[in-house]
Amino acid sequence: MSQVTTEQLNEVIANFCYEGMPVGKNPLKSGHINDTYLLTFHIADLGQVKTILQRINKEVFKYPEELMENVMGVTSYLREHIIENGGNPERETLNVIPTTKGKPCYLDSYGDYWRSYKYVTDATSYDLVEKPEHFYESAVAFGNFQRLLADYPVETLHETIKGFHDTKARLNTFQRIVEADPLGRASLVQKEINFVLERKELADVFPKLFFEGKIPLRVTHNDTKLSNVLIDNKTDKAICVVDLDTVMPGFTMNDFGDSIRFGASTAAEDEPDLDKVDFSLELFELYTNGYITGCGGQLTKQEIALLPMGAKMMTYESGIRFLTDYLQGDTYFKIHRANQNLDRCRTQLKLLYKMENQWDIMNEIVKR
Ligand code: GN1
Ligand code: MG
Repeated sequence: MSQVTTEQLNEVIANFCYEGMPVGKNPLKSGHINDTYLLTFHIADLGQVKTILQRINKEVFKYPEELMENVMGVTSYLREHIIENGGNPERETLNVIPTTKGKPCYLDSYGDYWRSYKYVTDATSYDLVEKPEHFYESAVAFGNFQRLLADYPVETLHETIKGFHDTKARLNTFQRIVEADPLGRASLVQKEINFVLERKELADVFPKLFFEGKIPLRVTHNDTKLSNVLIDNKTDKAICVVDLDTVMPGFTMNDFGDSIRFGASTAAEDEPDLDKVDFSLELFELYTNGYITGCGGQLTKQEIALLPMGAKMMTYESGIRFLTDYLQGDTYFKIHRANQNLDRCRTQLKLLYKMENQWDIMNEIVKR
């Protein structure tokens, strides 16, 4: 995607239903896919009001309008449930700010799509578990999210990225890129490539169980990193699940697993020093308790038993995706320094290795 210019940003801001004078436009580094800005407006009686403005990555999300249809559908559905439960819909779900034409996204004169959300104040998105209770809270929040959407009309959801958690397809793409080796990087990472290829059978586990009718499809979030839950600064409670771009039918084990690979690590996703990266069984146990509680009795026995497999699967899949992107020249996940995708891949492969070594304990924890 091309660099956003000041003129472009000004055009976009003028086309959303904002009140007051824009006094700040700060790019945020969060997220690997879209471009995010924190806007500040001065409104006479209210003082400073903040909003989030995002350019949707149209190379990743081919149909931004369909994506926004999903977001509108899911957020208005959640809104009703939050109100029914006596909650505050302004803080507990995303609120889309429409364009001046009343649309959920704006197509600018450069051909880019933009959308805007109200900013949730006094809340933080964490890249690392700073307090274990935050991780527990995020588990309850993602579990709740899935429980609340259990009866959502699935047939109305667009598949925003085809085969998003199709680990087998990810593996096939990986093998193709290793073969082609467009940047000549494969020889630098032969160890990592072998590690992935030695575990190829893993990718077959869920497709096989699904084919046999043993695991159901549910409405899942599909990007359940800790950083995609806002934690209230005062109460330390999870208040709002964000990043609804990949809400689609999926497996609950993958939502669980994606959280584990990100949050039950002792280091950041892109930590270059692998000695700092370890898999925390304590955090795994904490998240397991929170997730099962949040899902509120909806998960089948089989799904619960497969939660550790979900953790391995998402760690494996993420490792594959980061390594694929490193080999193809860092064209998918944003990088801010050289080798960042390789570092991301290495943390995932180390975590997977650690999980394999503690496999029995992980299963015992889930049984308990
Ligand atoms: C991307 O954009 P962000 O940071 O929420 C990616 C996820 C990965 C994640 C890795 C659409 O999420 O699938 O797990 O990076 N999103 C997409 O941190 O590919
Ligand atoms: Mg995302």
